[in-house]
Amino acid sequence: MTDVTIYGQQFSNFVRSVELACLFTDVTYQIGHQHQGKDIEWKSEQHLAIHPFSRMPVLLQGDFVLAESVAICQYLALQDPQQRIIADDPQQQAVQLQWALLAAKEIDRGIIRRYLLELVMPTGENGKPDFARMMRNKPDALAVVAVVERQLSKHKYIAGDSLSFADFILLPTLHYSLRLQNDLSIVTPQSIIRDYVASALTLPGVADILNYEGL
Ligand SMILES: N[C@@H](CCC(=O)N[C@@H](CS)C(=O)NCC(=O)O)C(=O)O
Repeated sequence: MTDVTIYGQQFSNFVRSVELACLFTDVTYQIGHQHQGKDIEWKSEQHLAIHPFSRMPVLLQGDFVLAESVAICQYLALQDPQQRIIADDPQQQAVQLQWALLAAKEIDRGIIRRYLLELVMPTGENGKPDFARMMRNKPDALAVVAVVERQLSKHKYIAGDSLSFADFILLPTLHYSLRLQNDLSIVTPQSIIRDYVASALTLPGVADILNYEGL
C-alpha cells in the first residue's frame, strides 16, 4: 500500500518535483488518476474538484487533497520526521520557499511554458513547432538560465548550501532544458547548471525519476 497518489503524468516537470520530494522523505507513492476507488478524468468536474485550475500534480492522501507543486513539496518536507529537505530556521526556510516559488513561476515560465513546450505541444502550421516563436522567446529563456547560474555560482544548491525542496521544484525543469540541442540550446557546455544536474543524478533514485521516458 502506497502512502500517497500523485495525480498526473510522469512526463510533467512538476509531477517529477513531487516524486523527488517523496523520494527524499521516504513517502511511497503511485502516479495515477484514481482517488478513493474512482477514476478522475483529466479536465472533468472531478478534476476541478481536486485542483482549482484542473492541472497536475495533485497530492491525494486519503481525504487530504493538495494542489500546487510548491505547497505539496513543502508539505511533504514538513511531514518528514527528520526534516531533511527543509530548514528549521525560519529565515532559511523562507529563502527555500522563495526559490521554490521562483522555480515554479518565472523559471518554469521562461524555460518550459514559453520555450521548450513548443516542441512537445506545437502551435505551428500542420502541427509543427513554431521555431520562430521559440527564437522570439529564447532571450527570455536565456535570461532565466543566467539567473539560475548566478545563484548556483554562489551556492551549491539553489536556496543555499543544503539540498532542499526548492531544488526538487527546479531540477526537472533544468534537466529537461539540457535536452535542447544546437540552435535551441540554452545551456552552454561550461554552464554550472550541467554540474548541478549531474551531481543530482548521482543521488539514489533521482536518475530513475528524471530519465524516465514512459508516460
Ligand atoms: N503552478 C502549478 C503549475 C502546474 C502545471 O502547470 N502543470 C501542467 C503540467 S507540467 C499542467 O497541468 N498543464 C495542463 C494545463 O495547464 O491545463 C504547480 O506548480 O503545480
